[in-house]
Amino acid sequence: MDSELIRRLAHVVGDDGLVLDEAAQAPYVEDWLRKWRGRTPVVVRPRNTTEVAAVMRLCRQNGTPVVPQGGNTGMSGGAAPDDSGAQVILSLNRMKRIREVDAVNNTITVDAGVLLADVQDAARDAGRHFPLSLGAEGSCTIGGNLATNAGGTAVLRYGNTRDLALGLEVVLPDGRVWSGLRGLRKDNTGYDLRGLFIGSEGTLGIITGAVLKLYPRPLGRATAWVGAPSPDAVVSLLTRLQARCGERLTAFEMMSAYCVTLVSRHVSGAACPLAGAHAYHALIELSDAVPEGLAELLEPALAGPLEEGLIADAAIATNESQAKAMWRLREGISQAQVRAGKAVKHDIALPISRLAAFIKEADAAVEREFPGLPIVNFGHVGDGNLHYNVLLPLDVPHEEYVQLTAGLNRCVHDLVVQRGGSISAEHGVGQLRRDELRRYKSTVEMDLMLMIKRALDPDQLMNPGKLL
Ligand code: FAD
Ligand code: 2HG
Ligand code: ZN
Repeated sequence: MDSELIRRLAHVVGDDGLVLDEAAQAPYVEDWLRKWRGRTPVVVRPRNTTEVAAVMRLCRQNGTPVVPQGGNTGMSGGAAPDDSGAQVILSLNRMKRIREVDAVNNTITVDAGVLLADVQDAARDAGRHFPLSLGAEGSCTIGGNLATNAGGTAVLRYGNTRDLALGLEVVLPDGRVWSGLRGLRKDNTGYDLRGLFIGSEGTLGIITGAVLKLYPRPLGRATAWVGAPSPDAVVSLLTRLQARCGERLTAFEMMSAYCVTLVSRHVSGAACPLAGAHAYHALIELSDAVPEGLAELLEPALAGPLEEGLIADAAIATNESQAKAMWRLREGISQAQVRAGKAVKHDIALPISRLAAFIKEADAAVEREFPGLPIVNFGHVGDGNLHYNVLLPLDVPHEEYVQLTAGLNRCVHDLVVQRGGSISAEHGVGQLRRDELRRYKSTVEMDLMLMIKRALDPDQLMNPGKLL
């Protein structure tokens, strides 16, 4: 790379704001799944929005492509550079300022590089709740959450990241700053620019700040683990609990028996709270601003389905540590997959009414076309979002992995689309689903997206090779 550009970047962010050493670049050039590994001439770490804007201006003048990166926990290869060695990584990991908490407006304004867990803590310190919650919350950033429109385990009650953001600050590819940090719940002054940048996966600009919604703290919580004979039974239970518990139903997660076995085997200390064998499991959480009464609501709500045989067994956590152990079992599935094999990941969404039938059909199709391959089926059933992954052996040769991935994608995604679903629910398109997107989106939809991309990033310098 042009050493003059490096010198000018150093002038903007300081020498300690550049990572040039190859060994020190390792955590930036490879993703969490260790699936994508690229090269970069430099990782640039600005300290504030003004520095981001200056970096973007320099990169544009030089025609240098930019890969935005937050916590690098994404699962679609969106934050990894390609192997050309020409793409600069712009990391937000020095932008960690909580700018303002407005407890009356119920909003928090933060830098994009703040870790999700730190946003949650700042909200808690102010006597409020920031509900976005996912397994990587200790290392992902709010900027990454916004850029991927992350989902997680509380979407059922609070919505996804898009629903939690009121305002954004974005540095455009030409270095101009769009200051849209409005804490308004009503603002109809034209096109929804905020919505455009959310979920754009770093292809339209750099998100540098956000105004996020806060909620009352959930002082009461009840958590249960349930064993059920089928996805059908799990979905019926969801419907019953929604009717009985209303919006107190905060999380409803499902996983197959194979997921539970996998975590018990590969994550130390994880164990199923139920004794018997069950084809499917569900993790249920109720929460409320009122501290008392949730276990009393959950217990009879599960007793009926148990007596009728809709579900086979249930355990309600009697203390915080039991509840945490249940969540550890659920959140351990990603780590267990990494240890057990190479997962072909499908992050899909379907109408909840069609989930159970889809699983039946997809299980049969995968077994017919790829006999013997284990299916790691779990997800946020309350949102119709399944992680319908298929596990290949750790030592599968690369060629075979590529071939099987293509075949499995066709098998699973064709069925998803036929049933009115989406091939990308919460992890983003990134590099992983770029070809799949083109296959399934209509020409009109692709054209509209390309027009937006060309208008905002005419030099095609923002995260090339991702999403579009
Ligand atoms: P990165 O991985 O750094 O980047 C992701 C994408 O966003 C890239 O395209 C990148 O270019 C872009 N980007 C990052 N920051 C910015 C910015 N400031 N401006 C513009 N573009 C930017 N995801 C879910 O949705 N739900 C889950 O339940 C969930 N669970 C997970 C569990 C584990 C154990 C792990 C490892 C991941 C999980 N994920 C989940 C995926 C991941 O954590 C999320 O996608 C998260 O939102 C990514 O945040 P990040 O800061 O790590 O982003
Ligand atoms: C989850 O729900 C994450 O745990 C990760 O979205 C999914 O590992 C996966 O495929
Ligand atoms: Zn998920």
